[in-house]
Amino acid sequence: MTTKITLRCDIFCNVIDNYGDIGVCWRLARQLANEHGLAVRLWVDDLSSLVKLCPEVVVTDEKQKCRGVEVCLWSKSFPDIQPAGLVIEAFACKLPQSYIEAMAAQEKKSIWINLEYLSAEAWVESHHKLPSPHSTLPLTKYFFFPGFTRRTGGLLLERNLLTQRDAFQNDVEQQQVFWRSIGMKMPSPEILKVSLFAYENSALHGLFDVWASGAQPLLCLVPEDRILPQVGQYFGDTASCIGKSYSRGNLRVRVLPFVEQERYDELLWACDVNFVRGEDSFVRAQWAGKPFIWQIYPQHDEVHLKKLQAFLMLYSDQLSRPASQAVDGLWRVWNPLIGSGHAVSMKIGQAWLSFVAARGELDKHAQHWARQLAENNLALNLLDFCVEIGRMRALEKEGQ
Ligand code: TRH
Repeated sequence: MTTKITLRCDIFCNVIDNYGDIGVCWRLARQLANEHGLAVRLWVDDLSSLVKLCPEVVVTDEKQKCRGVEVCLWSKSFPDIQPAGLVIEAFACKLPQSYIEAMAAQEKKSIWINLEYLSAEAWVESHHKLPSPHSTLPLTKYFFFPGFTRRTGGLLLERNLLTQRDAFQNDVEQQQVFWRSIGMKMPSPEILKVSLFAYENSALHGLFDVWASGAQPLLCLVPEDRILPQVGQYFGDTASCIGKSYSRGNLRVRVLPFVEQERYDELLWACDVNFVRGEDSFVRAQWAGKPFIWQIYPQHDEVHLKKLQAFLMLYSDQLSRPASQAVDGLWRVWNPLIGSGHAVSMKIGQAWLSFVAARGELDKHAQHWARQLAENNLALNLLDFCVEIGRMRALEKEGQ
């Protein structure tokens, strides 16, 4: 009788801010556990951010099982534990020294991966899978870069996501359930539905102005977060605006509570255009197969602008010139590339109108783009890479 050995995996997540770091780690953890049968422990140093994505998590429990994953609080006093066979440090977070030493002491070394941030820049391809030997210990860490091309690690995509998306988009009943769940009736087809998940943005009021004075009625769904004070300010409401609705001209805004991660996809699927930000919602908007606008996470030295430019080039490559200019124009005013105030308001009006005029082509492109990206699945690539490393090590051993 053979005994099946389950590969154990430790994922380390240091929450820097917002929800992107934990968003990516939580998604990867569930996928490795539930789709690939790994025994996954997720070490996270801030459980309160995970609770927002998964309200089942108990913020006071330092160790708990949730959705197939063992969730552990990563506190300063790290326990002495046996390292897993696969160790993933997310976004170059610093692993506990005792854990690194325990990895070095093992005869059969763990596979140690640094899962990097997503970028469409060209250098990513040549850095993907590069080894980085430890300066003093007999350990090697490997860089694993998510990305948009075949020579990168690809993107996180759950096994049935695109089938579920298509089922949702083709089934009025499912859509009605979704709208009821956010306390609304399903809007009539002539209303343009837009979701808006964003950081503070000086272009927001100009965007609201163009929507309010537009010819087409527009419903804007704003999930609760950093943009809310600006939303309230536009409508002259200084109180907390979660759950409230506001109207001006042809614009109606509804502020939604933060929904759990699995349900956020439905919001993207139910809308015609999505504004997203950071890393994970940016990827989910691509899986939604709808036109979207990305507000990139701002970094020092404006590194983010290079990333934005790199993605725009890749994404627009197969678009006609007018459609590509429309995407470029709106994305640039939505990101802090040019001044603020009146000039931005003027620009965003024009930029929005060009974007909407290109919607037919952008819709088709978004569907095609999602299908293309789906061929390069991050979790599968990561597990293949582990096998590759295993083979490499076996050969090295034979050669000794
Ligand atoms: O929250 P973000 O801005 O996250 C980040 C972090 O700032 C991080 O430090 C930075 O490195 C990274 O961006 C680039 O945006 P992001 O990545 O889109 O993460 C949001 C997560 O929240 C994503 O997993 C989707 C989820 N979400 C919900 O679960 N429910 C909701 O209602 C909404 C609006 C989002």
